[in-house]
Amino acid sequence: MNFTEILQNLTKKPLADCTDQELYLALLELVRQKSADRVQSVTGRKLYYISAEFLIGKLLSNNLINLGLYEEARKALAAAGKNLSDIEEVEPEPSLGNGGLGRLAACFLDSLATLNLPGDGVGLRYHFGLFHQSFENDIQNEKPDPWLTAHSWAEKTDITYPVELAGKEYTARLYKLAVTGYEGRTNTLNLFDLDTIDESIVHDGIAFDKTAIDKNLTLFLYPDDSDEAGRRLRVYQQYLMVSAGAQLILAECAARGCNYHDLADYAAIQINDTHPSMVIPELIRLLGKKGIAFEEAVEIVTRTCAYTNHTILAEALEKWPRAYLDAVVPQLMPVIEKLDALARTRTADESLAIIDQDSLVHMANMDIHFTHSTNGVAALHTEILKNSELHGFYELYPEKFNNKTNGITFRRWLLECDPRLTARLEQYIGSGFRKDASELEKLLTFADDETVLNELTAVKKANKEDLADWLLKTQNVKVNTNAVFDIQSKRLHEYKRQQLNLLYLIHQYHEIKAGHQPAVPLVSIFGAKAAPAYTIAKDIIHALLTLSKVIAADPEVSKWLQIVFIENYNVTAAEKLIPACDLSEQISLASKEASGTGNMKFMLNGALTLGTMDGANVEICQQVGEENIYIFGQSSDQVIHRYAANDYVAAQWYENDANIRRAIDFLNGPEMLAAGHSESLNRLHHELIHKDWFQTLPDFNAYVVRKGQALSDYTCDPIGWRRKCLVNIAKAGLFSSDRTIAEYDHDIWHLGNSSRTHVRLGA
Ligand code: RUG
Repeated sequence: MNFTEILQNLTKKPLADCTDQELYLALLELVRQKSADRVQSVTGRKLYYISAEFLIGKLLSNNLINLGLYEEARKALAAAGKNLSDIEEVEPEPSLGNGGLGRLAACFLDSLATLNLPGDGVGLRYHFGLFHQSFENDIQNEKPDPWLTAHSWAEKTDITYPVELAGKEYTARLYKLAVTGYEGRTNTLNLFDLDTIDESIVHDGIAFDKTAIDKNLTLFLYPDDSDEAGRRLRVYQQYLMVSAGAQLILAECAARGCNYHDLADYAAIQINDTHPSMVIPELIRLLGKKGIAFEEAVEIVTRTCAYTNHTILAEALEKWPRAYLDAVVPQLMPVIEKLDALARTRTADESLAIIDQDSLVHMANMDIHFTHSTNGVAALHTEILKNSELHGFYELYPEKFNNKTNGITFRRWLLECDPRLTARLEQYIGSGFRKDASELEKLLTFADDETVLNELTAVKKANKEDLADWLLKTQNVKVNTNAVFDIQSKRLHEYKRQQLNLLYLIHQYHEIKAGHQPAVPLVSIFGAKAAPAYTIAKDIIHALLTLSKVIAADPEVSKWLQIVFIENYNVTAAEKLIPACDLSEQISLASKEASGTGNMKFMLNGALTLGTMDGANVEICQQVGEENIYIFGQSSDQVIHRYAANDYVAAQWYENDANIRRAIDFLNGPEMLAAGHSESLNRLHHELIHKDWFQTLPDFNAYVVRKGQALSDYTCDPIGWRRKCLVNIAKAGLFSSDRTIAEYDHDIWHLGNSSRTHVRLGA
């Protein structure tokens, strides 16, 4: 049977007569059948990657590519007058993540399956994911973002586990979503849910009764935690995930012959950030029920589990009031108390305790004591953990600490999102890079080949045209594709410093008004969601949207400068933005961005980075060389020193620098107030002068100069610019998540049969 016949067998009518919806469902079914053929039995150690987030994005194209069906499908549909990209539109995007952390988990699942490693995800089946963002009156508005349809990728199973929450028993049901590898095996993303969830309780945006646990438990990822009920709800969610997950793991291992004493020979559990930390006491509790004594259970769990830290921001390392845990998971508290007592026998350092004097339970502390590995996600991040944030732990357990620099799957972030570039690369260096990303280096032979440089530029131009079409269609904005496309897309957070970019844009506005024409027109594109209760982050969005209007209304400025803030930034939007980017904004305060993964995606697609020496930017800089990246700003040492000295006074920078003052005062000056909301603009103005916790002002001038240099190079040295782009693509191989996963496996997991000889013990 040829592909058309196979598909027609599913649609039961000629493809030309089918709607896009019917074709989508047929392709979904086909992918299901083909991916089932690639499920393999597991011998030895299997990974369970537990994570509150899996930002998987749309799955149809990704699965077709991984199963080697994409081209056949595209051609068969085209022959019937159908367009695969129209069919992709039918698929709702699962927004089961918030940002880099969740997207990393999705990339890891792809790489595990691609490398033929047995590794499944464990998480929750949120009905509305994060939230759907829209801008109303230039203010972020949140609505539910439904993705579950009658025919979802996540298939309901008959497998259920009892989970006790606040003394009441709930039934967690398992849904399985097939994870295809590129020419590899099929693994599973296990998502838990309750049958009793009631979507209709959501009203007025994303509000709902936070106490009706049976109805609300898996409605949203990260329910609003600005009140106690919201915070408790997060504990409920986390326990649902880890208890059902732990029961699944034990059941699967037992089915393969595990007697629980040898659990570490059958399972490796990666705790992704602190959200799943309760899996440690839960496993100990469950092993206790199987007759295993506490001391042995602790040793088993320590050997089985490993922890990844993704942040040095203290507020992101969860600390739960013990009263919450007493109320929600009373069955775990005796175990946590015993773990705290055991930890205290290992160290007298109170800051390393699990339950502190204020009765806060430190989840990261529990992770580090009772797993055999703690890793950071970029070289600089791991060094900061070792030398400052987690220094006490590093002294206690030096052998547990290791670095695993993040990575991205090239299947989604090159093959799928940038088919033009992929085709060109194949023409120059063959297709080996599809499986072995280090082969991209072969491109360096063409660094002085002007034909190649110009062809790559033509790819970029075509991608910019595509993005322009998409922006017109979805955001109703028209952009100039001869301008530099400058993109900052990531979560909205003060440490990521969208506000620095905002101040730059105001500065440029003034410069243009003063008759200083820039080297090239600039389209400055933002994509970001702010946490619903994060007021200043929402103020930054409002200021950017307001400035965008002020500029658009001024013909003198708007021919040089345009701001586009796209609504509801998600994986689908990222796939449109990244291939079209010229300049990638990675401008976090040095030391604060653990790694970043957007920086890697932009680089791979031939954008140049404008960034601080932070997170993986440092390794990008090492890869491409200082001449192929635009670095500016304070170093992480300077920043750490400034925090330690506690001597940063934003108001002094404001008073002593006329450019800074001019930019900040514009925020609540007459033009902005006429177009925006005074309360929000005044608050941001005040925040920048009187707090500026993430030190925007000391980096302002360096940022203006470096960005100016980049824009001038783009115009005045086009060949030089293009060569830099080529070097960035060629040097991106290191950032493949296949490399990251191979390192995790080699150093931490030892999946498959090799486990018995390699499992390392912690301290
Ligand atoms: O902010 C970090 C990023 O730097 C990193 O690249 C990503 C994946 O490791 O994780 C992000 N992150 C950290 N998301 N949430 C947190 C804190 O819980």
